[in-house]
Amino acid sequence: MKFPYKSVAIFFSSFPFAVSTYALSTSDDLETIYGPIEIVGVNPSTQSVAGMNVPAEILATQRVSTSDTARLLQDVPGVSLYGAGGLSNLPAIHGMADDRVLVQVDGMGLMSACPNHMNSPLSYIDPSNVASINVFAGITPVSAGGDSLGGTILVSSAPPEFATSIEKTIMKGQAGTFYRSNGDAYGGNFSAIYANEWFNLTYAGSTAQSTNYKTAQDFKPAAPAAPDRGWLAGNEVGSSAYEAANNSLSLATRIANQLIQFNASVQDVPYELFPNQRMDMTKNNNKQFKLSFAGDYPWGTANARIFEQITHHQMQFGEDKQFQYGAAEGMPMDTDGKTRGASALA
Ligand SMILES: [Cu+2]
Repeated sequence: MKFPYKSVAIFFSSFPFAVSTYALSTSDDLETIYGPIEIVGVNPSTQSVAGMNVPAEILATQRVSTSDTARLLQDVPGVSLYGAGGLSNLPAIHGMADDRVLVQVDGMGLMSACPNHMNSPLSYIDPSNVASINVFAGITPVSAGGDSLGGTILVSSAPPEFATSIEKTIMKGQAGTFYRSNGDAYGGNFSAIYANEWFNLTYAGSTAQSTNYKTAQDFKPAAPAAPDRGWLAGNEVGSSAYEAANNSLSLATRIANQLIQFNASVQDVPYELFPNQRMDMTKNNNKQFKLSFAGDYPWGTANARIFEQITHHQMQFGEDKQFQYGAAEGMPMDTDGKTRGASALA
């Protein structure tokens, strides 16, 4: 009895499919067949194919409250951050993170020298040096890098500035400093520009450091951070201190509608502790060199760049984590990373 019953079921389920296939293939006018069609819902994203630019005024207000470039993205639709070290929140786009999100800093696809991917490439540029951020939450045009399942974050420092006439030269500087009472965080930034109509020399430097930050109330009993470590107050978040220094130098020349630029930068992070990991960064030295070309022609634009990134990365248990496990002393990690990249776009 089972067999005839089964064949009847197949007949009914395939019947509507046959009808709709017929209707679609014989008429382009769906309303003639189905009556008025109302499409409800719009894409809530304000993003265009050009991605979303974080407005300059938002960058300016966020910049004063953080030493972490990733935090500048905290209000971008589709982007979320998961907290890690004080200088390196990790960005996620629509829940996808790490290698699923392409992060480019000044057009360079920087690599994480940390095998655990604990610091995003965003940590290689100080917020005070960020002039624009462009986010593609989702599909990314190939021209913006591709190879990014979750989305793309493009961070850029300011383009070189030139004098408007041959007689003039530009000499200007900018300095800033900050102090945040929580964690006794302080630092500063300084930049200076010398430029004429065809040449630009720019220096930018910044520092930031903080001790462990405190919560509003005690969230644990005051106690030693670990059996072989010092005392932590009840409201002190262990392993949240950091220190960093950035220096960059840029030389640029403009010939007609063509720009050639060389950048060299050094970042030194003596320590960045991670409250969420059983591992701390105890040294990170990063050097970057980049030569880039941009041309504006009647037929369109051309861009090309080559770059090199050299990173020396060390991890170990910091001051607030147990160091001695029987005979084992900590968990040292020592990594050297080198990345060379080139790109051309016309
Ligand atoms: Cu690491």
